[in-house]
Amino acid sequence: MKNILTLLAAFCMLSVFAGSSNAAPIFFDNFDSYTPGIPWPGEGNWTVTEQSVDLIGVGTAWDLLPGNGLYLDMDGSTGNAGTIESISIALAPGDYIFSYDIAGNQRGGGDDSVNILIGGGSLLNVTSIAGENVPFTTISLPFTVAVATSATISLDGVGGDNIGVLLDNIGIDSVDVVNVIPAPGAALLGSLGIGIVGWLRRRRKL
Ligand SMILES: [Ca+2]
Ligand SMILES: [Ca+2]
Ligand SMILES: [Ca+2]
Repeated sequence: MKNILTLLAAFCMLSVFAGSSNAAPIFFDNFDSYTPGIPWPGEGNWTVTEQSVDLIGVGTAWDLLPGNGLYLDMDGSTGNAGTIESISIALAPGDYIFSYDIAGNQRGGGDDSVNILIGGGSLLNVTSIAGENVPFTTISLPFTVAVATSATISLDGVGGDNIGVLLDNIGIDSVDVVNVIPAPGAALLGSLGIGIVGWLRRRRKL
């Protein structure tokens, strides 16, 4: 139920972007080019800043959700959930969508969560929860930058049992908002959210 609520919240927040005409990728990482690690020391766009995370998936003994290449287990094999931080990302004033794929631990460990902060929490500060068996689900959250800045994405796993949420496909897209749809009904909100999620997925396959 928590997952459904999380998704509904994301869909509702997305509704203001229903009239968007342009979007441009600012940052994206699917982790597939990195070397897996248990724990993972960080590589490329990412630095592990606290405790540990694991990078698992294809080619490892822990491909819990095949077909997604490599992905993060936010509760690392030291048994203390980790925090990773991205490189600094330049953000001009405007509207953005932060998106990520989140899945449950797939190992019977109950609900797990991750705290997500952009700009130290000044631009976006959310906690995302996934039930243990939930497959990868794309969540898209809007945020606005008022003054040009450089910001990092911080992903802070919660827990200490070595099995945490799985994360993949972390991205920021800039969005030009053309039309704002005023207060549509709940059903419309849901369909708009699903439509935008589908559009983001299609676009990434190009
Ligand atoms: Ca991946
Ligand atoms: Ca782990
Ligand atoms: Ca856990």
